[in-house]
Amino acid sequence: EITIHINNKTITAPQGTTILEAAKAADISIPTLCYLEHYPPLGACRLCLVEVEGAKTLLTACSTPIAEGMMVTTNSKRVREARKTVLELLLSEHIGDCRFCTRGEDCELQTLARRLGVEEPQWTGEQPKTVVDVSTPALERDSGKCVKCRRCVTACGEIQGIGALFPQGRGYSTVIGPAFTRPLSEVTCVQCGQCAAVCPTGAITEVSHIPQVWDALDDPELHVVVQTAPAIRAALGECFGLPPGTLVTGKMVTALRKLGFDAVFDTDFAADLTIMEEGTELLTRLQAALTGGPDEKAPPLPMFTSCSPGWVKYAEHYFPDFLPNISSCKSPQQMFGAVAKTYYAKKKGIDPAKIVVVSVMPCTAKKFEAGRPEMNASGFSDVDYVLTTRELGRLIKQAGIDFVSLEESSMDAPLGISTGAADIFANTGGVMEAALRTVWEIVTGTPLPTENLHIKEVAGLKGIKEASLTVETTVKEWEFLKGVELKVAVAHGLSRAGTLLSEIREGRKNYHFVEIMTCPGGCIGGGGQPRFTDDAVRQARIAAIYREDEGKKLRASHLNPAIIQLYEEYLGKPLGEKSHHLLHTIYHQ
Ligand code: HC1
Repeated sequence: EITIHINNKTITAPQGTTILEAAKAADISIPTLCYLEHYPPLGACRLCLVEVEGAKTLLTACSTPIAEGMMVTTNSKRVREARKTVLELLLSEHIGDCRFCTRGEDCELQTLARRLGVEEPQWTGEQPKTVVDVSTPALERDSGKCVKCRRCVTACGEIQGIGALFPQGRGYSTVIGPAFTRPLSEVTCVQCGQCAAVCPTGAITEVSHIPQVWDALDDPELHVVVQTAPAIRAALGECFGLPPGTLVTGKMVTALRKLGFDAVFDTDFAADLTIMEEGTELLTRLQAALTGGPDEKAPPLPMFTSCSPGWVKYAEHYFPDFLPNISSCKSPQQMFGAVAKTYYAKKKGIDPAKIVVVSVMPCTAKKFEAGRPEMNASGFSDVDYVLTTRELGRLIKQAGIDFVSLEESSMDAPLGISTGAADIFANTGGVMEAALRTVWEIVTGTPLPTENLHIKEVAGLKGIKEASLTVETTVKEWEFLKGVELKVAVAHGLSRAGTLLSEIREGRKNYHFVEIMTCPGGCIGGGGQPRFTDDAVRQARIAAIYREDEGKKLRASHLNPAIIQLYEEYLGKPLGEKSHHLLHTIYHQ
């Protein structure tokens, strides 16, 4: 441990800690636009300048390691003036009108300009050429608003292992983007939005569906239903100043009703449905692999989860040999839409052409997924519009709804009924746990215990997690599984997923079932969640989601009465003909 003094406060921290990290741990705020936890400092924005006794110049706190007895000042006149000049220079190249920018409310650049007392432009002259890229259904880039902090470069290259964005040109002419200024749609971008999640300005944002959703809500001819992803309830409150990890399920439902949706439903319902289909698919693949029947052509093991669209696109680009291993299940978002425009339409006597399905997702890639050409088995697009959590926050504000003081209310039946297993889809390891809750009960023929359901080995923020369970059964149908050591793995963040996939490909690791989620932490850390998401925020949201699960009476998908009814009244059985047509797909390059 090393002892230093920041603003005369004595602080101890381990060797190797930077001044910025030591200050942060001691609740001393040093401004920065380029720092990302866990990744090497870039020193790109120069805003974290501090005064260190004995040093000739100001030093960047993000790249200066602490040393015994160091005396640091973070708020002197010299520091304040230097930071202000740095920010004025950044603003001189920042082209954009804050009045019309969606980042108005949470723009780090604007917040810093206020904090540092920047009141008017100090530098004028030629401005860089602006590149605007609206080539993908999920993300928009505007290089004019970019301050070249390179956080997006780290997110895309290091966190996701893709590297679609990097600096090109030098100095004043630097542009951050795909090679040869190609549009995002022409490179291997998976549209996960982790770049947009870390961007301090409005340079990378989601493509907004807010105008289309208002139009649909205003049209009396249309029946507009909304589904909310599992992760929204643990994060939406942050848009209204509530601390991360505040559960706002009931307020969210009330807000959606006030916005005018004709029915407020839950992607959780479809997550339960996914478990029925995916769990059955896993058992079919296991049976084929272990006994050669009943369908020896069943696709191979390990089976990978399919609900995270960034991961599916990543596999299409980088691991196409694994596409047959990806579950044929559509994601819960898409299953919901297919059921809404068939079963629900029929039950309610509504023409499916008049039904508009709006999703609220923590994910930008869900906008891309909704537009995939294979997602319309009912004859209509499964999902019409996708709002991120941030967009829903904006929609609620546009309607003048005082979110924090709303009463709580419940989702509508039947597509709003769900179990705790569906809630935990939001967390890394959750889909695995949810699937195993149901598969375990089916295979062992005994009811799940009511407590201690969590599989600790696959929960939490560790990058790659593994678990194994030895199957016990006395059920004749599943005798082939008796004594089998079922091996599972979980990865979140595509860079780590890539490591795991390479190990499987090279035969160094063997599993039966693997969960992959695109974003660190799973959907709670999605690219469409309120900014700014760091590990402390992820932990708080994860804890909230487990609380939601633990508070439910029913905690395994096969116990969901609305799902049982759906199979009885409409689908028949999991992997049956109707399910196959509506709820499954095949991914290809
Ligand atoms: Fe997710 Fe999913 S959990 S992918 O992480 O399977 O986005 O929340 O909605 O579809 O249910 C996201 C979250 C979400 C789907 C479900």
